[in-house]
Amino acid sequence: MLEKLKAIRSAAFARLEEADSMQKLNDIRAEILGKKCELSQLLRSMGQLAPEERPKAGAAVNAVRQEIEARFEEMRAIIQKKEKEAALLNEKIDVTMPGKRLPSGGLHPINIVRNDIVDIFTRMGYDIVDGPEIETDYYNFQALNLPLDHPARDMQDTFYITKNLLLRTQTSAAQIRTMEKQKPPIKILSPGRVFRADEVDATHSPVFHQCEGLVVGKGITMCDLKGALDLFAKGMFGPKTRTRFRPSFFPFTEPSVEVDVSCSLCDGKGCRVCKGAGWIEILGAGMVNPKVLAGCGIDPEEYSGFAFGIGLERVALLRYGISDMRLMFENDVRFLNQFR
Ligand code: 2NL
Repeated sequence: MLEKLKAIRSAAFARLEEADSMQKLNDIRAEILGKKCELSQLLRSMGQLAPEERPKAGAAVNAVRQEIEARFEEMRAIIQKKEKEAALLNEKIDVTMPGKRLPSGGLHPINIVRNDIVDIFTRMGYDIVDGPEIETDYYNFQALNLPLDHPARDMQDTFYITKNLLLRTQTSAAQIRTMEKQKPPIKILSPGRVFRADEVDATHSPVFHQCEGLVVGKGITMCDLKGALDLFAKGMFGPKTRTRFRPSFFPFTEPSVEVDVSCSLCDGKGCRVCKGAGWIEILGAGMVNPKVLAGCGIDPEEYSGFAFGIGLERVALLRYGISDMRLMFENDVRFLNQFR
């Protein structure tokens, strides 16, 4: 019986050495220590031994069993270590490999122009204000000296929602609200999306963008307006840019002007972009109509102000030499990619 035990022991040790993975090691363990293994059979056959020999034989079998178990544990530690190392090697990342470049977006030309305008005016101390795109007739028209049935409303074909609600045709309403709430001095800029019932063509769109500015204080004059717009034009189109005023009309300003900048392409000599004129119209402006100030509770005898409105699409078309406004709204990535 001891002979047989010795044979089982060495066979078991040899089998364990064959294991090269945890899977195999566990299979071998089941085979050499499991219910049907030779060791168990040997234990069961001990009934045939004389009673006095049984304890000794049982102890011998258990000792061998423990030896095999101990070797199994050793092998398990070795194999697990090996498998872990292999897994780590497999997952190793080469941090020096070049990365994959993800496609990145860019700003829309209108947003680039808006950000630049906002930058220029915030540097001059203007605060940014905004308001709703759906406005009341009062804030969009009446507060701006455009009473109901005023013929000048024809200048702005309007999308009406109800008799009293409309899509704002300019961003002035936010400025009216500021004047109602805040005592002068006021120095604000209101960028935003505005709407007019225009047919789509190369220079018109029913949705477009505007930046309006408003300064109200004691002793504000047209010189301040000219100075502010001159600084803006130089910041936007380059330091050599000059500005000029031409008389115009808006119900909300008096006097009103149209503002031209010298053509930055030909430096005022005349070219294709300025159509030979040397000057390009970029915005409308004027001194805030005293009626508008009074309507907001600001005494026009004590205070005066100037205001202006800049169309962002127009500035973007000029700056980037784009001939058709429709390109701005089609969002063709081949067009947009050129502004990154
Ligand atoms: C344009 C140019 C302009 C204003 C907008 C304004 C705003 C307030 C008071 C007075 Cl709260 N004026 N905005 C002034 C002049 C011109 O926009 O071409 N508009 C049709």
